[in-house]
Order: sequence, then structure tokens, then C-alpha cells
Amino acid sequence: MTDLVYVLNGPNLNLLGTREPEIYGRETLDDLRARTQKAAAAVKLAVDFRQSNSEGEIVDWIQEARSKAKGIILNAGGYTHTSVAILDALQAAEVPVIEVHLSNIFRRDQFRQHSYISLAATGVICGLGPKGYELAIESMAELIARRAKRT
Ligand code: CA2
Repeated sequence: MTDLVYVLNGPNLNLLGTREPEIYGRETLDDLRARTQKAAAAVKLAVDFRQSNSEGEIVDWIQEARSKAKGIILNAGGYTHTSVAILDALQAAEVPVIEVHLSNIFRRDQFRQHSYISLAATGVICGLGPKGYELAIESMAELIARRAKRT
């Protein structure tokens, strides 16, 4: 059976492609979804790609991933820098987590340079724009394959 990966996107990422192209590029969230699904098909993964502006909904999806998915790729948007609740959910999820950001958060405001999410992440990709989602998919496929060999 094809392994399923949750690709979760946080607040304001639904605005992609409409404003701030100098920071976030010109691709829309739908473009990003298509790109991610294509990369997943190439490594034989299935993707459930979602976006929410609500912290609680993201926590619910992470809890759901524990039983439904083999891994989580997460761009938590602004919650990256604030959310202990999302960190707690990730730490309970017991599946590999890759944190992704379109922009290089270390070249931006100081408050963006700390991530709660990173404490639960196997790896972090930032600053590479939409390509980062493809790289996250490829790396997740390897993490899942490595885990399957252990069991
Ligand atoms: O670089 C990233 O992917 C971020 O996670 C994006 C978040 C930001 O708060 C993080 O520090 C870094 C913000 C997403 C907002 O997206 C917009 C897209 C277009 C127009 C306005 C906002």
C-alpha cells in the first residue's frame, strides 16, 4: 500500500501568490499542492495537503496523523514562533516530522529566528521557496523507508 504523508500548512499561507512575492514567491497554494503531489508520486508516496488558519485545527490534524500517516511535513507559518501546543502535538505524534519554510527565517526579523517546531523535527528546510516542499517529500520517503527496515 502507498504510504501517506500529511503536508500541513499554517496561517496565511492561503494568501500565497497574492501578496509579498519578494518574500514568498509567485506560486499559489494550489501550485504548491500540485508540485508537492508530483514530487510525492515520483517517490511513491501519497499526500494529504491541507492549510488552516486555526491553531486548534492544526493540532487536531497532527493528532490524526499519528494513526493515519507515516510522516508529517509542516509549515506552521506564524505559529512556528509561538505555538507550544503544536510542539506538544508533534512530540506525541510518533512519526517523523520535517519542518519547512519558504523564506529563510534566519535572514528575517529576530522573532522569526526561533522555532518551537524544530524541537520535534528530524530536519528543517528553509529559504528554498517551493522547492523546499519537494526536498521534504524526498527526504520523508527515505525516513519512512529507513523506519520500515527497523521493524
Ligand atoms: O517562510 C515561511 O514559510 C513562513 O513559515 C511563512 C509565515 C511566516 O510567519 C514564517 O515566519 C515563515 C507566514 C506566511 C504568510 O504567507 C503570506 C503569503 C502571501 C502574503 C502574505 C502572507
